[in-house]
Amino acid sequence: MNILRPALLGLLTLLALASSAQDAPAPLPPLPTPHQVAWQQMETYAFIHFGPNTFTDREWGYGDAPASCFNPTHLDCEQWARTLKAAGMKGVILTAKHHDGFCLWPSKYTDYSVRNSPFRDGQGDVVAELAAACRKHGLKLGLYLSPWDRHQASYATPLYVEYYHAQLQELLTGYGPLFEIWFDGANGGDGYYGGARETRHIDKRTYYDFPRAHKLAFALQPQIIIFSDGGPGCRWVGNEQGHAAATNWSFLRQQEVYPGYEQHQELTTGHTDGNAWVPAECDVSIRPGWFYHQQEDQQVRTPDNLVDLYYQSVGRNATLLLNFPVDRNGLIHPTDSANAAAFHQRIARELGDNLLTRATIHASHQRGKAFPVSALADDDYDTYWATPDGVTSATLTFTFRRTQSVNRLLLQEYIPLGQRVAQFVVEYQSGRQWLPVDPREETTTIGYKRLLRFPTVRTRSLRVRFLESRGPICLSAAGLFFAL
Ligand code: FUL
Repeated sequence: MNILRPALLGLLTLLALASSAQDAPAPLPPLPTPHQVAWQQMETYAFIHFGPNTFTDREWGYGDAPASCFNPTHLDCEQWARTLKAAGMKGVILTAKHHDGFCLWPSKYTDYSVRNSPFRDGQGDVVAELAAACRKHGLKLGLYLSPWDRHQASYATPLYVEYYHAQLQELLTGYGPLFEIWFDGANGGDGYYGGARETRHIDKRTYYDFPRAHKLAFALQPQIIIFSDGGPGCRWVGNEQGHAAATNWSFLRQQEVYPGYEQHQELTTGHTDGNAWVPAECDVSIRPGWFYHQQEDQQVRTPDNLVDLYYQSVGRNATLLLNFPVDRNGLIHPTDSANAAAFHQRIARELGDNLLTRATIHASHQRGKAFPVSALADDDYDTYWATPDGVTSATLTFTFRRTQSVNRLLLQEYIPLGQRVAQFVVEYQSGRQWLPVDPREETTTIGYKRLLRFPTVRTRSLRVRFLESRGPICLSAAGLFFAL
């Protein structure tokens, strides 16, 4: 008996483990990688457009501006980093090379770089300075390497493809971990091309050999999120206005989407029946242009406008990639800094006090002890409330001790198990009636994060009725807030 006992205990433990593992809802593909989940949790990060265009007052350099025009006299990447931190940004993506082909790092494959500019007497490396500032200030670094290069004579020949891949390797090996690499979709057209000054066309589906570039990127930096119109890490949201659609699936039929994909609307909503996890990223500039133009100093987005963008991007299951055009001094302009910091403070204020921490939460369906409603307001993304297998509609009811003013709702699905909810409604109790709140947008998908703003209701009770889901509902977080 004594000999059998430990064996029996072991067996019981194994059985208990097996049954609690069985308890978790089965993952519902397509699924994110852990790196995609960590990336989505960054929520907001910055873009920096900087280069010869800053000095020539252009958006798309032709590729013929002399390297000597790049001359920021007070460049200070720590000023960028401090500004971005104050704006709540978790990382920053720099245009290491834009379409004009000029390299902000001293690439050994071209003369057209900082090496031949007056910046730090040709000894400078903007990518290295930004990487150091990011390390110091706790920001993640990402890089933009434009495939289209209007400077290189070899552009549109196989030689250029080798050049492009060699530069990619330089960036992937020289500057520490990168959280994202940006392959933009503008491709081919007229340019300087080493003096040829002509129009060149390439096949945007095949020319750059992106499968090989992806392989290289994953081999050198396994955590990297590859941005392009169709991913694979994340997708363009289909507009440069900073908003995802209210209905936003993190899925794409990946075999259909390629760089330069014309069906922009599909990228705004994702493909409901997509086979790959490719979440949306909303790239938008804090000014009308991507690059700095003095005449736009009065056109910086206001804190209010940035708050709207946040709700329409992060609040609709996307990330927000907010561009700051660095000026000719090599600094972020004070108006941009002030407005971005005020935006961040507003969001922190609006969503800082989750009223659900002081409410009772009741669920119409419970999966079991491991998936309690208390997981919804515990500030831990990795715990979640779930419904039993086969239950794809359910109601969560939130009740306060006293009447409350409420005008914001937060919902978050536990995306490591997939994106599931397809339709829900939000209602509040008024006397004996349940009336809908009015968010003025569809209440369909949730995904990693959904935020709704609605005119203030005063009530003791609100509920979310989940009407349609691809499988059992798995919700990490819920929140109710009253924003003044
Ligand atoms: C586009 C580019 O053509 C713009 O200049 C800018 O860099 C934007 C973010 O991506 O494809």
